[in-house]
Amino acid sequence: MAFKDVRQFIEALSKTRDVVHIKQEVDWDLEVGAIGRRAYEKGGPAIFFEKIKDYSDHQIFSGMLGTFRRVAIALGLPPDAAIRDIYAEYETRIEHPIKPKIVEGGPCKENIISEEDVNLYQLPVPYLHEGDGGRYIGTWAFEVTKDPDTGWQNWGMYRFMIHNRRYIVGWPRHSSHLGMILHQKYVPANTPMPMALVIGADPACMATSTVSFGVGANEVDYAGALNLEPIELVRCETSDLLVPASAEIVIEGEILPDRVAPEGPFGEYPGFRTEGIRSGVLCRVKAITFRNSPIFTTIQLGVPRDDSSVVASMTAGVAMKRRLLRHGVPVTDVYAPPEGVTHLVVVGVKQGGRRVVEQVKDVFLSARRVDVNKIIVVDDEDAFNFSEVIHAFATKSHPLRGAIASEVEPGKANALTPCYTAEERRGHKGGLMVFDATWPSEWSRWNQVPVRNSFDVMYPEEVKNRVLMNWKQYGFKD
Ligand SMILES: Cc1cc2nc3c(=O)[nH]c(=O)nc-3n(C[C@H](O)[C@H](O)[C@H](O)COP(=O)(O)O)c2cc1C
Ligand SMILES: [Mn+2]
Repeated sequence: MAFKDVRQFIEALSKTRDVVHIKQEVDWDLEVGAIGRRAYEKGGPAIFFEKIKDYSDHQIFSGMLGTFRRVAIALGLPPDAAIRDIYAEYETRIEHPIKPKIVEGGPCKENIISEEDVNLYQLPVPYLHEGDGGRYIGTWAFEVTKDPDTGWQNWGMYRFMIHNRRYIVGWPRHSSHLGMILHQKYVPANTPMPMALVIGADPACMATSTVSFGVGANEVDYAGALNLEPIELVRCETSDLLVPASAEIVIEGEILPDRVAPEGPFGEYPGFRTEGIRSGVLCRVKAITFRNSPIFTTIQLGVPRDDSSVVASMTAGVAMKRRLLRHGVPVTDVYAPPEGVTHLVVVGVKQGGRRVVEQVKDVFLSARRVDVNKIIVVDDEDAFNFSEVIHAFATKSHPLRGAIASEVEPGKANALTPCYTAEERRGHKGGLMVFDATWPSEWSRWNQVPVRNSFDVMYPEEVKNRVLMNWKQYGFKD
């Protein structure tokens, strides 16, 4: 069964003890941030803050999908499902997009505030990390925008902070779909771009808004795919944008084509506050609609694991695998470990060797955006098993020939990668290192590839069977 809203999901997490309810009053000013951050760093549960200082009728939910357990629960899998199985379920479901259902009205319309009554400070927007440029209203929230020519409505998760009572400012990259539509369509025409910021929808909507399904693709169809049923959408009050009917809070506004405002700094997903103040996209808020006793959703980005590193592990890992397969690379698995914050990924291939490794490298370099900067390619190992991957990396990757460094085409590298200089980040310049931890294809398996000293490989079947049969009898428990 799919979760229709944040409330149903919190209920499910309560049953499995994957959420802690904090009834004590907490301060939106850094305390919510610090509590959430510490919970992530201890691998702890999601948090439902029931009492927020200065905001008596509001609650905050933090860390919706901050562990693989929570992702598994969101997909209706057993909470302790293996990461491999969670990836596989996600991969299968997004094969069958389901169109949304448009409905008249819904809980997100229970309260409507418009025009001069809009005051963003009436929402319990937390000041999350010391050093942030402001109170971030869009952290676990997504933006709906529309291509004026085709009608395509895009969902993307991009950070936004409060600029003042009636304005928010954000940083969608130029290469994001919002950035693309804004700069190719609205800015040249000098017309405001309608935008809706959705704060707190069901887990499938939140997860799919972090994924790039391609130009013209509606993320909502994939949210439906994850839920195995259509998402119910309602029309905005001030535009024809469509938002989930059961969303907690919707901020309706328009991005001004001819204005910018300071945005950031922000404690970002690679686990560092890398950047200073940027020139941000400015959005004038025209209306706020929200449910009774709304639940504001947030996350506290930082060192892994948190919602970003966990969800992106699955969504980016699967997207990369599909892309490699489309390009004819014989991949078995792609694992983007949360600790790699999409900077490091492991690619498993059926048959290794230099040619395949070069192919992997070329496919990554030809992408529209190259956020990844290190790839480990393995052949005989389980890409999801980090002990096996480190072992292969240590022993099979040749220090002189096993690493291929390439420059990424300027404009395509990740602007938030901490090891890049300020100048590199500004120009989106960077590199990609591919570590070949596979056996050279010209080495014969018969007499050149070293024999793996493991139980599975080294012993004759007869001996293995005898050992397995007697295992408990020897005195082992399992
Ligand atoms: C928590 C979180 C915050 C993000 N913030 C931004 C952001 O501020 N700007 C941006 O360009 N991408 C950001 N992203 C990445 C986008 O969500 C991702 O690239 C997504 O594919 C965007 O949708 P689009 O492909 O429709 O543009 C963020 C992702 C997550 C998980
Ligand atoms: Mn998109």
